[in-house]
Amino acid sequence: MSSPLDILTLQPPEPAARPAPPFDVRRIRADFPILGQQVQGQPLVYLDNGATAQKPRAVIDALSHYYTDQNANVHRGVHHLSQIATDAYEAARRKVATFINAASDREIIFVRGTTEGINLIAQTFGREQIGEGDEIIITEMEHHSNIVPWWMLCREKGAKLRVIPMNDRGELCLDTYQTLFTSRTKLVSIIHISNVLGTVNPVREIVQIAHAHGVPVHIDGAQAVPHQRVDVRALGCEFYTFSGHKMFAPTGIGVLYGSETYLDTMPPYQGGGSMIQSVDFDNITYGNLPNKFEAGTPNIAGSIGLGAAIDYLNSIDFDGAAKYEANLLEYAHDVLRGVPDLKMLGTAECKVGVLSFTLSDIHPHDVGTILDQAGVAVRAGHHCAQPVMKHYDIPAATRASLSFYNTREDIDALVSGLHTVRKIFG
Ligand code: 7TS
Repeated sequence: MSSPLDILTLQPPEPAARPAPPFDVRRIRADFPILGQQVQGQPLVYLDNGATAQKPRAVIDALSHYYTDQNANVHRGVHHLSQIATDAYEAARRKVATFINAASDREIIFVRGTTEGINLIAQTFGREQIGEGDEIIITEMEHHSNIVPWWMLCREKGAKLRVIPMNDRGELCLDTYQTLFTSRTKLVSIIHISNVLGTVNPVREIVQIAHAHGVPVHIDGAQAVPHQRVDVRALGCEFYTFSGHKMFAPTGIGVLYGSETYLDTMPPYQGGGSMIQSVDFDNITYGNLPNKFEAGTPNIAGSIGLGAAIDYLNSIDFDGAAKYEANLLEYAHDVLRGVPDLKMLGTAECKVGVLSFTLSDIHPHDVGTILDQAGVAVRAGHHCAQPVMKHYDIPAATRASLSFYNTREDIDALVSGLHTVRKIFG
């Protein structure tokens, strides 16, 4: 039965989805104002998408619209603006749920990003379920954010990390993975797509193997959601985390997906306003999902921006974009092969647009600085994946990471910049 308040908060029906026009990179680039910029007097060639992606006009406009016309706190006001802000915030949650095919929007917890999502799991599920002598399986190719929270938990509890090794192409050794399970295995936490190697891990198979041992799985999807469609129910994982800023949304917003069965039984992460049902000095009861995990005023604008990024991805030919990117990656591999003394890290059979490499013994920071003079933005360093650097016995690498708005001209500018680097270092 609907109450008068329900009627006040009713949403207009979503417009029927129109088929997206076929992918056209020139048209797509026009959606991203920053790409028209000059850097060091040269057109910007942005190849640092693994660190953060650029934002389409639609996302920038959604933020501006929120602050210009809708700003209020959520879940606490009966006044007009508060209702509008709450509706927009919850609409964003529903968009996320649909985007990753969650069973319910109660399974979508807004967090700051992948890092906070993983820390939330470690500090709630982990602290409650993992004890002395227990084991957590991760991989050799994890980003530090899927190592350090587990390492800290292990230190506190006397538990152990077990690590799935990878081969030199950057592919996980699944045979070894199968042998790592013991009666003490409590969680498998794996990276979906490597931020250094671009490897797309066979996460569905990894989940199935874990489930055969009765072990739940968390997948770090930070590098996956910008490149391919993710369906958490098809994957079957219990937890999935990702960051908005890598998928064309603002910084400071991300998602923890958790299956309702798990989230329901987990204790809260932080205490404060909005996450309770009742507070008395003798007794506190917690709110329902998802509020239980969202203490305090959330990142309202960020969530709305994330919703706008999802709308944007739904409005373009995302599958066409993925195909275009795959083609661009192939081109990049081909032309980079022609740069003398360039050694590519990560040549997995199944990979997306990440190109990490060393160039002779020239320090990646020098490579990055010289490329910047040509307007080419890449990342240089250990990429928050020191175990990967250790695998290849290098301190650092240069990384070009692609998005669907990059072009062959961008890759050509990278290659030409690398020839300049070689000339300078003779
Ligand atoms: N997991 C993966 C696979 C990542 O690539 C990153 C960030 C994170 C987790 C953490 O995401 P955050 O949004 O919480 O910071 N990766 C990178 C990168 O490759 N370059 O800069 C950040």
